[in-house]
Amino acid sequence: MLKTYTYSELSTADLNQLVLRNTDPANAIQETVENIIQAVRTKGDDALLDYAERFDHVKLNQLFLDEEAIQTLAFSIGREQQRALEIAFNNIHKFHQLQLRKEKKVDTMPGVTCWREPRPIERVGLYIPGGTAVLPSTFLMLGIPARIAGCREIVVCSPPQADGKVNGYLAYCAYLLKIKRIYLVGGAQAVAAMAYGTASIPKVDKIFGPGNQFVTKAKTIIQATTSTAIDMPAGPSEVLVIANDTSNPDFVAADLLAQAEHGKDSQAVLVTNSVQLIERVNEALREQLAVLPRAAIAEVAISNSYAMLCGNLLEAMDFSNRYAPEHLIIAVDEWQEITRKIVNAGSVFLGHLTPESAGDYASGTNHTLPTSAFARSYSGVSVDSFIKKITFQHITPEGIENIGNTIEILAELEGLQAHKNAVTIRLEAFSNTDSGK
Ligand code: HSO
Ligand code: ZN
Repeated sequence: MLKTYTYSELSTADLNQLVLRNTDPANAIQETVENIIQAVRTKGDDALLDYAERFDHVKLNQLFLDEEAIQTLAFSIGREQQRALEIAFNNIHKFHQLQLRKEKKVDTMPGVTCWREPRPIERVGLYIPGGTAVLPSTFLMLGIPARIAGCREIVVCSPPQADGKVNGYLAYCAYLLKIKRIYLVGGAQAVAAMAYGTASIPKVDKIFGPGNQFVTKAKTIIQATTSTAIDMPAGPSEVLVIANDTSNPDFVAADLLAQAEHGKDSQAVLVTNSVQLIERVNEALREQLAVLPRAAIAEVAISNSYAMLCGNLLEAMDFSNRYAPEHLIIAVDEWQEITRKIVNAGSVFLGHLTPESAGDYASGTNHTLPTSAFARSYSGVSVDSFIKKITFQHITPEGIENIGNTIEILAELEGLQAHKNAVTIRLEAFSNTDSGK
């Protein structure tokens, strides 16, 4: 099942090759996506209505669902599902609320006070994928931090179903988030609409959310060509599981498959020091795959995945840091000992009873995370993603006396006389006041 590599037999070049993923930059679709963006820019809503007909196979009278339509859809879902979405909502809210901490002011010198204050990004756009892979959990993961941050306008786009509506679970999330409108737009055209604005859809300052390669491509293009920012570069989802003889092979296989069912291009990597564990996990994979509804997808993903046989747990952690997984599961008794060795990972799941699914849905942490080794330099989405932190400073008479000469010297050495003057003129104003003028 899983191809197996042995860490000690691999060269650095081999290792670098193995941790490489998502190498297709989707250049083939560049032109298509550029054309879509251009059409939305020039034809606005008409282009969006056209694309709904062409791509989503639905003739829309209006580009959005209003509050009443959302309510009706929201309350068409089962009570049990409503409860589950509410519990997830509450846990995600509890975890993210703590992220809004006030920072202290500091006097860097007597009379020189500096501090930072957060301000929400005013208008944000959330893209919620639809079709067969509709993910209400993603709506909560983006909507909750946006609400906590205090964003003034939250624009939500999701592709329409064939009936011109969205799935009831998404509508229930909108209801929980107090979002009163869902725009029925999908794909690259949704990204273009939120970046440029149309008669119906407001232009936003930052766009969030996963999507297919067209959505991702559109986000990359608008980030490079407009003043609208994006959350992060998104690639196929991935998990790396560190396991040993203390691990439960059935649990490990289940976690690998939870990742694999996301898409054919998903990757699930097993890193272990035990040959026996690899064999057992392979057996469990076979058994569990046989009864999975999405077996066809998961099977392809597993065939593109692998096991890495290491000498010990520290070596396993070295490999994991090199891979920089979006999700890292440390399914060993000794998880506490190796946790501090983690350098690169998007989100970490510790012990035998902590599946990635917990973080995907309901424990409270965010599931919008850096993929494709971006965990080396990016964090997952949080309240921080929806705010700017603005720096402030205030200088008193004592402060300008204290810091003035330093600034003058530094301005002088950079040859910037006007900078120096901005200080000198103030210092002189003082000494004149002091001398009784
Ligand atoms: N594992 C995905 C999130 C997700 N899983 C949504 C299920 N639904 C990316 O972190
Ligand atoms: Zn998932």
